[in-house]
Amino acid sequence: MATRRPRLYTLPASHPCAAVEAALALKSIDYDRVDLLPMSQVLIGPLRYGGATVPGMRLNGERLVGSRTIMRRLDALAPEPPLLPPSGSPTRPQVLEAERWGDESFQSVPRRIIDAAFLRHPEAMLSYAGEAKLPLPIGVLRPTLPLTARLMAFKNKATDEAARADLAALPGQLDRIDAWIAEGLLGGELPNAADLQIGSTIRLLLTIGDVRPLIAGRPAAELIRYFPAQPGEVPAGVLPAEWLASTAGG
Ligand SMILES: N[C@@H](CCC(=O)N[C@@H](CS)C(=O)NCC(=O)O)C(=O)O
Repeated sequence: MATRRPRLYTLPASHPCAAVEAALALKSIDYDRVDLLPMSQVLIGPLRYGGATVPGMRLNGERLVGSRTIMRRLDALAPEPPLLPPSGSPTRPQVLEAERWGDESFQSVPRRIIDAAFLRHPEAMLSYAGEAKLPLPIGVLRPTLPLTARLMAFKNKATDEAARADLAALPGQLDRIDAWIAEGLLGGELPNAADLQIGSTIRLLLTIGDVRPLIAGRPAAELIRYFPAQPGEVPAGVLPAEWLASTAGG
């Protein structure tokens, strides 16, 4: 085990950060969390943990960037319970592939949809702060919300077209996740790395009032049981109704 507590760098409501926090809790690893302000990780991250995105981690001087890198390191640090099936197991590559898809494809979906919503309703961003210990009071942050929403949308390439396409593709992606659950690859009693990667994305999507009906009642919605309740809500009706029409029947 490490001699010093790991330090995890996060942003409020960041789903890959939630995935890593769930892994730390699963393995009973104590850690210190540093909550950054949205966009500040671009400057602070390279100095503190060697990257410009969160999650980042310092572990006894080691710098780790990225949810999958951190997950692999946590399994080495505290092997039980494992986040992956054992080496040689036929399901190990499948779980790794589901985790990769969850990170490289699915993770960006709520980012673009929520950014499109924040552009229309910046005040909703505050609800996601939860109990984060932010370095500035909410009253100071409130006037900056519209600009922060624009910067985040720019950074995440969250154009209206992209968000609309994400919504249209979501039912198919949920079918894929439901099929993995039916196969037993996801949704076990204890989560694997793919459950945490994909479940954290589902959990964030469920906070978007207009998106929730697309997920509620599906097996995929059950993956949020590995996590504490997520603060934050974008009220239904913020996204244009015609964007949701393309998901009808999905
Ligand atoms: N896929 C990577 C990237 C994570 C990522 O993009 N995190 C977002 C917050 S959810 C971030 O740091 N965004 C800021 C940026 O891209 O500048 C991972 O899982 O670690």
